[in-house]
Amino acid sequence: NKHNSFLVFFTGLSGAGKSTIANNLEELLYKEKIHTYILDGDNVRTGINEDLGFSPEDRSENNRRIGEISKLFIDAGFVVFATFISPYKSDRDRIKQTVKPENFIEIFVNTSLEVCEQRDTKGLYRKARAGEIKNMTGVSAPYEAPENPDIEVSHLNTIDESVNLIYAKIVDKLKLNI
Ligand code: GGZ
Repeated sequence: NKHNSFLVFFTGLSGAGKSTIANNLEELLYKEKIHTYILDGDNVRTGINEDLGFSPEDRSENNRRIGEISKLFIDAGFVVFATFISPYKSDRDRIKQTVKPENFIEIFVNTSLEVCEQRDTKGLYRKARAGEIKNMTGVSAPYEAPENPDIEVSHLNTIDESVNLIYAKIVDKLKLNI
């Protein structure tokens, strides 16, 4: 890897806090002049993956493409953040192989379903409980928790705690002297 670039891969339920943490990290790295890019549902599912829904097959294909896109951004020299539910262990393992294991940091945002459902930022959990949407992760679709994430955070951590924990890992990997 001629550049010091890698993928920081967040997995967890909808509403777990993945995007919030990644956005905070991006801001910290920007101050150190590190080039970052955040891949999320907003820029991937609305564009290159607009043909995909939330069936198991579509989620797997969504994640396969996320791995391939991440690989391109790593080649381009970015520290990449990916914030997707990524509910299947096999899909996460494939992404790790796609970008190469040494370029993959797995972050498990282990916010409980109870807390995510209480937040219900987009009203999706309410709709899922009412039967208005199918295949909702945690309600009517599975989530396979990572067994050996590099870092695990949860609702028991403050955002700052979670950000600082992951930031330390990134700084260490980049061998920055901060
Ligand atoms: C889960 C859904 C669903 C269903 C729409 N199940 O909180 P959000 O809104 O912004 O993030 C969720 C996002 C999940 O897409 P991913 O690409 O991350 O999922 S996967 O890795 O499983 O492919 C949620 C919204 O899309 N959303 N319907 N049924 N989340």
